[in-house]
Amino acid sequence: MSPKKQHYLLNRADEASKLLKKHLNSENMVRVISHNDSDGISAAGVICNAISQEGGKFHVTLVPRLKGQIMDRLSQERYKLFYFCDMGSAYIERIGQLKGQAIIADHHQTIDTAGDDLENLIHVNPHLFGMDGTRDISASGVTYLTIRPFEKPKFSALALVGAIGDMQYSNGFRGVNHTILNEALDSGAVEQREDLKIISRTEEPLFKSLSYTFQPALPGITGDLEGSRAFLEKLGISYSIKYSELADEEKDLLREKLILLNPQIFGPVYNTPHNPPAIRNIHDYSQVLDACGNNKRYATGLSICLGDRDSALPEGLELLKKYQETMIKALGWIRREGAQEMDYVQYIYTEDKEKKSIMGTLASIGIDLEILNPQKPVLTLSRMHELVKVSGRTTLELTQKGVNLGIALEEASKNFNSTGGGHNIAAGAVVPYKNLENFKNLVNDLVSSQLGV
Ligand SMILES: [Mn+2]
Repeated sequence: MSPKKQHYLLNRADEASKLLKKHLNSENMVRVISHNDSDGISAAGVICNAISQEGGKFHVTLVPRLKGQIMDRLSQERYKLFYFCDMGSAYIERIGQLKGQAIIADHHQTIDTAGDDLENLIHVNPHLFGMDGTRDISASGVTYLTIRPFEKPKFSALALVGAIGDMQYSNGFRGVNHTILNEALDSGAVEQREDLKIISRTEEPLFKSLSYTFQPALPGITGDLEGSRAFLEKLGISYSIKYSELADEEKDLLREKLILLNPQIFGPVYNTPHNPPAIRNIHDYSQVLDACGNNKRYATGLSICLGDRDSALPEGLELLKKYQETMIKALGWIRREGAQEMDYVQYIYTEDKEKKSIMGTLASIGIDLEILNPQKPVLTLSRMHELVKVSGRTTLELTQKGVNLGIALEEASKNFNSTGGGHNIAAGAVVPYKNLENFKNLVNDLVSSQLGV
């Protein structure tokens, strides 16, 4: 990571910060629009918290994606400042035409640099400065950079929660995420220690905690309650107590055996000391927000970020339980059904509404567990009446060989007058059901040419 590139990004973020400050000083309400996933909710949390602390007001809406319809609505609104998180880079022109000024804090790859010189708009995106928005920084990180001059380092924790939500943590944070981590550690917003990276350790019995640990994946245990129980019985550890209640010798034994299954299970764990145990670990925090997003309870997720511990947090934890149970069922389904393989991609198809919102995550975990072939990108296809929602996922290794799902899905969608795009490693599209066969073939061809085959 070149420090120079980071420097340019930070400068751009400073400009955004000045614009934001100017509007807050004029007591203008800030119109915030963000994405409804874990990263988008965290990003909204960062900006809304910062605005509140500066004594300002906001009006926030979380949406699945920025569509023409939403832009139409926004173009009627008379706010003096619009703030877009986790989206907007693909809509520079329309955002430039809004009635007020605008800040875009996005991290999706953008070919569109037009608008960088628009006076009423400040576009903050790592891709503009040659950085990788897939790994180096998430939208909540970009958003954090725009409020960094306000000197509120405690919100750096939320920036990392969002990065985890976008799967930017794998064996460490890198790039700008790493810079933000250092700031979080220095300020005490986050504490780091070496431990097992187990999910829901203070909430669920141990066998469930292990099964719900999707990242890093534990072969034979992740997504497999029976496997997890059998593993613990063999070790003579009670499977029904919580990890946090284990004796030290039991923790040592567990660690020793789990490392044999996947060495990545042990390593730095990041905690936010000011939060209650259930969301103290930033992975747990991120999963709660994910669960809120998947159940369309965006306000609950955002309220948790804004500090509601009495009603929003218990509700979020309930949603997480439901989400974890759904994931276990769905992983069992993938294990049974497998994927349909084409020459260069593979796909999984469903008409089940419950699975629709988790298909992308399922594909990622399926690859990690090697239930799905890691050598081919996975397309998940969820039918919704006339349309099919597509989520594409692949591995870092394949992106290094040239695979870019964001570009493949964007190009393939264009052929059917649909929209698609995203990151090289994870992308999405929505296509008409009647074009599905052609779409699949086209993506297969595009991936083959990306691989230079
Ligand atoms: Mn994001």
